[in-house]
This record gives sequence, C-alpha cells and structure tokens, in this order.
Amino acid sequence: MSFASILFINLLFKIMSSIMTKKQSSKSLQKEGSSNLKTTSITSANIIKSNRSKSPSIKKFVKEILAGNVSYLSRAITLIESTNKKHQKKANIILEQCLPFANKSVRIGITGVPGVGKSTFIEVLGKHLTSNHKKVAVLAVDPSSSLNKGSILGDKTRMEELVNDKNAYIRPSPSGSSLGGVARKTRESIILCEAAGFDTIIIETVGVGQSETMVHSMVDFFLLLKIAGAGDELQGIKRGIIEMADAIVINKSDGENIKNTHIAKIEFSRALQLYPPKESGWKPKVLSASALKNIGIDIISNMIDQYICLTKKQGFFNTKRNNQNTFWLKTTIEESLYNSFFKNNKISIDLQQEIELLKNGKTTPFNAASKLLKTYHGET
Ligand SMILES: Nc1nc2c(ncn2[C@@H]2O[C@H](COP(=O)(O)OP(=O)(O)OP(=O)(O)O)[C@@H](O)[C@H]2O)c(=O)[nH]1
Ligand SMILES: [Mg+2]
Repeated sequence: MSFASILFINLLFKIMSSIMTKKQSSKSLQKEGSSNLKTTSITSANIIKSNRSKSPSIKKFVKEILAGNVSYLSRAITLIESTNKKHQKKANIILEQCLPFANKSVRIGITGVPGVGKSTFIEVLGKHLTSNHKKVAVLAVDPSSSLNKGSILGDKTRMEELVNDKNAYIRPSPSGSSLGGVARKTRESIILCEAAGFDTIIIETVGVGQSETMVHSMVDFFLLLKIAGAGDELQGIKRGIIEMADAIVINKSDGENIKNTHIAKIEFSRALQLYPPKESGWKPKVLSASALKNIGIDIISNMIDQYICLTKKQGFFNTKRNNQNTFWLKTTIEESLYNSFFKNNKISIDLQQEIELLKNGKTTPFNAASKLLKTYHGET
C-alpha cells in the first residue's frame, strides 16, 4: 500500500469517525433535550396543578371579589355550591366578610313557562342596562337542573351578546337535591355578586314546583312573562303567581301576535284588579314587549326604576328585604332540622317501625311523631 493510499484511508477514517461522533452527540443532545423538556413540562404541570389545587386564602378571595374580579367571584360561588364541608365553611366566611359590601343592588326576578322568551328578554334587558352604565349579574333558580343535569342558563348561547359584555356576569343555575338548597345557593351568590360591584341582579326561574315563591322571596321586583294566546290567558296560571307579580309583561308582541297582545293585556289588567292593593302601594302593571325585536324594553326598565324609587321613598324597600332575611333565616333552620331528623340512622329505623304500627292501627300519627321526636331529642 502506498503512503498516499495510507494517508487517504486515514483521512477517510477520521472523517467517518467525526461524522459518527457528531451524530452520536446530536442524538444524545436530542435525548438530553427531550428529557429536559419532559422534566420542564412535568415541573410546570405540577406548578399549575398545585396552583389550581391550592385554593387562595379567604383574604385574597375577599380582596379580589371586592375589586370586581369575576374569576374569583366564580370560584367563590363554586365554593358556595360545593357539598364539601371545608368548602362550605370557607364560603361562609367569605360571605360574612363580603356582606357589608352587599345589599346595594336592585334584584329583579323573572319567571315564565319554558319558551316564553325569558333568556331572550334577559339578554335585551341586560344589554339595555349595561348600555346605561349598569353592571348586571344573571343568576338562576332551576329546580329541574338537578334532574336533567342541564340548567336554564346552561346554554349561554341564547345570551350571546350579554355573555361577551364586560359589564355582565352570567352564572348557570346550581344543581342540588332540594329546591331550598338550590335557592339558598343562588341567594348567597347574590351577596357575592353585589360585593363584586354588580348593581343589578336578574334571577331567572322557569317556575317549576315552588321556585317562583323562592325567587319572589329574594328579589325586590318580580316580573311574570307571558305570551298572548287566544283569550284564555288566565288558564293554567298557578294560583298565587299573579298575586306575587309586580308586573306582567306580554312578550312576543310582534307580527301576528300584536292583536292578541291587546286582548291579553285587558284580561290581565282585569284579573289584577281582583287582588287587594299591595302593601307597597304599587299597582302592578301590565305591559307588552318583543324581546326578539327589542321593543318595549326601555319602558319596562323605567317602570322598574319607578318601583324602586317609590318603595325606597316610603321605606317598603328595606322592610321587604328585612322580611326576606327573616324568611331565609327560618327556611334555613327548617331545612337543616328536617335533614338532621330524616338523615338520622336511628330515626329512619324507628320511623319504619312506626309506619308499620300505623298501618296495623296500633298507634296514631301524633303518638308516633311524639315518640320519634323524643328519641331524636334524646339522641341529639
Ligand atoms: N317572535 C318572537 N319570538 C321570541 C321573542 N322572544 C323570544 N322568542 C323566541 O322564543 C323562543 C324561546 O325563547 P327563549 O328566550 O329561549 O325562551 P325561555 O323562556 O328562556 O325558554 P326556556 O329556557 O326553555 O325556559 C326562541 O326561539 C326565541 O327566539 C319575541 O319577543 N318574539
Ligand atoms: Mg331560557
């Protein structure tokens, strides 16, 4: 082998080995990089996770809510809605600390059968209010939400514009096993929304069970939405609901429906006259609107303002809120006692025995109740 060829082979070997080393080092670099990447992403995932699971302090919650931070508002409402005892305890302290900053809003309840146009109406009323520099929070009491896992405000798409309005806050209805529980959560959420600076709270309910009564007992102004039919407007309306209403609004008053609206207005006005005058001195109004076409909304909004003005002037506004607080105090105690009684293991067994005795005519409902209550008081 000539010297030149030895040199050539040597050179070739050097080149080859340098290529191999480069490849290997780039491979190991890649490897190192990917493991670095992995470690980095695991670390950041852990940080995110721990930040998420680390719930902010009560002080932070209150500070952010009072500053109008809706993300903290939502998290606090989630605590209210939680069934976890620790969360509930925390929520109660937050509520207590927010309470001095609440109470400064107008609370409007809106009810009506499915499809009457509640969501559409709230969307236009809400937009009207925010364009008048109001901050609007929309909450719901929907007793059916625990059954079908849906909620009346679940499809926020029906309030597309309001959802994107920075001066509006929309919270779907909480779920729960009892209407009282669902209503309590909504009522407590009102306090937080007010503390966060929302000056108008709209509460929607579809009117299942006793939900109108619940909503009526947490609002200043109660509005019943109706649609005009064929002159039989009063049929199918639950007793008491007309009595609760501060206004009845015939919605969908557009197109073909306009002439029916006129008849419906007369019929409802007549019906309202049959009721005794309200303690507030306010005469409930019957108005019409088209939520879809945004007609009549300003008149309705002015009417609500008039009501608030009148009732504040003669003190009824505060009296009503005080009465509502008393109602909620009693309702909460009732519900708590009810649950404590019926969820008591000894009582459930004894109750079954008493029911059997009742069936066989060996006791009376009163004796059985008295015996069970004695056992309960002995237990607690
Ligand atoms: N013509 C007409 N249609 C309306 C009006 N308001 C609402 N609608 C329509 O009625 C339907 C029901 O409206 P929603 O606002 O979803 O009614 P809702 O009362 O919230 O219904 P639920 O959430 O199912 O209880 C929709 O198709 C709306 O577009 C109105 O003023 N005029
Ligand atoms: Mg709706």
